[in-house]
Amino acid sequence: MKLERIDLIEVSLPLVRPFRTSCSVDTERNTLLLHVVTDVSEGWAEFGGDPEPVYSPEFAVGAERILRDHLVPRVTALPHLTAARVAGAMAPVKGNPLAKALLETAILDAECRAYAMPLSTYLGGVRDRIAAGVSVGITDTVTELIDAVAGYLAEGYVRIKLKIEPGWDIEPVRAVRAEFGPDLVLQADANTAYSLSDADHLRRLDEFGLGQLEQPLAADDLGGHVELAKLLRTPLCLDESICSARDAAFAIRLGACRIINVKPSRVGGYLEARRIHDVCSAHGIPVWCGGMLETGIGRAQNLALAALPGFVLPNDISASSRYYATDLTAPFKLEDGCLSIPDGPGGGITVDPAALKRHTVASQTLFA
Ligand code: OSB
Ligand code: MG
Repeated sequence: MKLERIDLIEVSLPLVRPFRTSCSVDTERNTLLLHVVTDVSEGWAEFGGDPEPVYSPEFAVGAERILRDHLVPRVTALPHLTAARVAGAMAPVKGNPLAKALLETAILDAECRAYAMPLSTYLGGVRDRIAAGVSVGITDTVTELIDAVAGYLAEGYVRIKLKIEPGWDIEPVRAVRAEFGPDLVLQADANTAYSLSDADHLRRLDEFGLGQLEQPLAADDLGGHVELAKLLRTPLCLDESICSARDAAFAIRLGACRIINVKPSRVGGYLEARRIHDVCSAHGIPVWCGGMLETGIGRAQNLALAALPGFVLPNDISASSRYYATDLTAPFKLEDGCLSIPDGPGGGITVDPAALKRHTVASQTLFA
């Protein structure tokens, strides 16, 4: 496979409702797409970050520079291009997993398409459909939150994740549990908003039967998570702390978490995501696939990953309508609380040229 062209496309899509976390409020998703053309196929990928470095230390303009000046020249110089060789070529560049994931994923998508193989088959998927959860942002009032959750449950989502932060934690969780009863599969995500000194406060969440509490403490505070895990009955899940299979192995060995959220962009791509899945499976640690409000392009690839056997918990992969009025692909629909994994080559989607044009803000050619 030979690379012929690489284009970076900046897109902006309005969200159907604002998404507020302890880090930011988003009313639209502004992100980057990477389109690669090879001598035999094409591939797509979507940047898992934002214009501002508030969830991840990376941000869109930085990723653009890293790709253009450091990653694309190394990868286009490879004499024999395969997706599995991309990480090695990029390894001299430190950090920047989101930018690296973007380039590796577009090439992986193109490689799968060249062999007419679905990405889920390449990765080792064993499922045709996956359980879909929904991540519910912070709202102004508890009444608004209850309405939002009721709407998602009526659509059939099988698990609810509430975003929490100091001042928006015990009361909303209590209210949702009281309204929807003990059978609702419920979890909370703090996006690093607490410190270990909040342990007594966080322990109050134990009475609500949460399936997990995601990333309560800072990304680099594995030690704090170990201590907190001893004080809470609620299982801890790590998101921001896990950037590699080595991180996962270390966190598990320390006892910092009982569950891991695998987010392909955060860990540098689908190949490292699969290794994290494998490490977790070897240790009996259940995983689920996280999301970054992806368009149909990234969501299709996340679905492919979630087809692996260790993804036994409901995922943050929701229907297109939960995010966008019009997606960049044919809409993904919820059926019996599940989303089907595309079975076409690569991610299995086709980018809608009219939708892409409508949402494109700028584009540049990185290689031709
Ligand atoms: O922590 O999982 C997170 C979105 C942006 C940044 C961080 C997170 C999220 C989500 C969205 O929870 C999940 C989704 O894409 O549906
Ligand atoms: Mg999270």
